[in-house]
Amino acid sequence: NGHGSCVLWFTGLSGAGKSTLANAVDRRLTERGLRSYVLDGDNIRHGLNRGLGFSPEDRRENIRRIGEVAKLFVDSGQIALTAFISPFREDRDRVRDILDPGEFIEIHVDCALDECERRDPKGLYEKARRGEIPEFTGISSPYEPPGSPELTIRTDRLNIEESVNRVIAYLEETKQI
Ligand code: GGZ
Repeated sequence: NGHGSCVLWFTGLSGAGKSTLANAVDRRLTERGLRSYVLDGDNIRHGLNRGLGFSPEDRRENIRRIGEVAKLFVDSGQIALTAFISPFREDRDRVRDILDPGEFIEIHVDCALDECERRDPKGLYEKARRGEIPEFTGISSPYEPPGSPELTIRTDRLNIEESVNRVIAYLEETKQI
């Protein structure tokens, strides 16, 4: 694949800022004339993966399909950015395995649980604490952080601008862009 085709796989808790960061990086890439596309809950869980829930099995299938779609974007010469919790290490590693070496760039969008809970933009943590959402990541379902991600972005310490700069700098250093 030509340079610039890879998957930027953002993983982290609900409310950590995965979609915000992925979309901001996407805009920067577009400004540079690069072709990129963001896969997120809005265009995947409401479409292709409608019908999948949040059991470990459904999350695994969700991530497997997203990995296959991301691979298609790479095959078409684009940069795919994915913004899903993807809580299980094994599921993420399977996606890494279907891509060529260097094509899977795992970005841990790292934000302390209590900060995610404080942000709670959709009120989901509050509902999960009340037991109204079963198997909620971080509350009643596990999140397994990456063991050796290509990048870790502490969104509880960096602002969005700084976070985007980190990602872009990594892509430049590794000659992806
Ligand atoms: C986690 C849930 C759950 C449960 C609904 N656990 O903040 P959001 O709302 O917009 O992002 C969360 C989104 C997670 O979907 P993913 O496809 O990223 O998850 S996974 O990768 O684990 O398959 C949240 C909402 O869906 N949501 N129920 N039980 N998040």
